[in-house]
Amino acid sequence: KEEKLALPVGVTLDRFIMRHQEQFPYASGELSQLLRDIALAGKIINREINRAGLSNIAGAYGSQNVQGEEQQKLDVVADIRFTRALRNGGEVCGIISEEEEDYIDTGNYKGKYIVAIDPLDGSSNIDVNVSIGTIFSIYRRRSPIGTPVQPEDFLQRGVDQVASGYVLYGSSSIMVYTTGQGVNGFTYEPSIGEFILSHPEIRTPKNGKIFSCNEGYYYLYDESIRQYIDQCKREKLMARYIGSLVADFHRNMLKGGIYLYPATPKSPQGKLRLMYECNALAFVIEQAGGMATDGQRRIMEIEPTGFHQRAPLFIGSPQMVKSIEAMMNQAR
Ligand code: AHM
Ligand code: MG
Repeated sequence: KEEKLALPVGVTLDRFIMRHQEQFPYASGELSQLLRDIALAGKIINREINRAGLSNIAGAYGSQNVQGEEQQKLDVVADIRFTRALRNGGEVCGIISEEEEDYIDTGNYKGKYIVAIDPLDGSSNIDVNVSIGTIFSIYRRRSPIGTPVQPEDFLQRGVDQVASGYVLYGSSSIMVYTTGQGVNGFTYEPSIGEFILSHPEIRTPKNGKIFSCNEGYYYLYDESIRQYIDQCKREKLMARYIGSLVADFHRNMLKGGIYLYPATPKSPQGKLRLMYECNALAFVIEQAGGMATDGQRRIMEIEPTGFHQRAPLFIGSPQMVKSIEAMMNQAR
């Protein structure tokens, strides 16, 4: 604990990861390396995003990227970059991605870890200069090391995550992650190409003043959800909804608030994906003192049955999540 507190704001992500590894003398360093691979992929995607406005212009002149590929949509580019970085790193034996139907066997049979990613979340915001993000979860494989990865390796509950986090590409870019010992945020400093510790030991306020949901669906929500939203309005809370989960989540975690994506008749399980979006953020918020539920169950305890399954999500400051959960329970 003391060791952790000794790490000053301004230390690089690499150094931070190394120092943490030293605290676990038996750790092999593979998780540390994997986190560094993810940070590298984040930097690459950050670069692509910053050039996004120009890529069509460049494309119009017939340009191709370095690999000789034609210009592709940014979420596809992010998926390719990310999976490539993880494959090259060697610690990961399998990947599931929101962008891919089936799992990816990286061929690294010695890799201990599997990763679930949403390489670029908030796709509707890509073309309009609004913040977007990458979300990741890391699990230990279940099948024996040295053998090909199996589908069952991926179907683990959120409580089994070894680490999770996100990279938010915004007015500045920030990588936030947890390995189960609190949450730390590292802002990207482009001039030196490093993530720097800027938000040590993040704690979310117990109660908040922000509620975030797609209010256009108000009449599609259950009565109890509408009651909660009405209550937020009576209390004159602030409505904030970017439509980019990572950005909405990050703001609410720092300032205090709740993000909700309830079920609707059209999407009876909500829209968000348990394996790529909900579990990763649930681990982060719990480590920051918050809560995440689907209305009945703790998100991280949901038993997954499919890679792409969805879950309603209520996540944020504990008092707010408890309050909506109570209203939903009462209505049942
Ligand atoms: P995506 O994975 O297709 O980008 O969808 C996920 C996004 C979240 O970032 C965001 O919170 C949500 O969809 C917004 O959905 P809606 O437009 O229905 O409000
Ligand atoms: Mg997504």
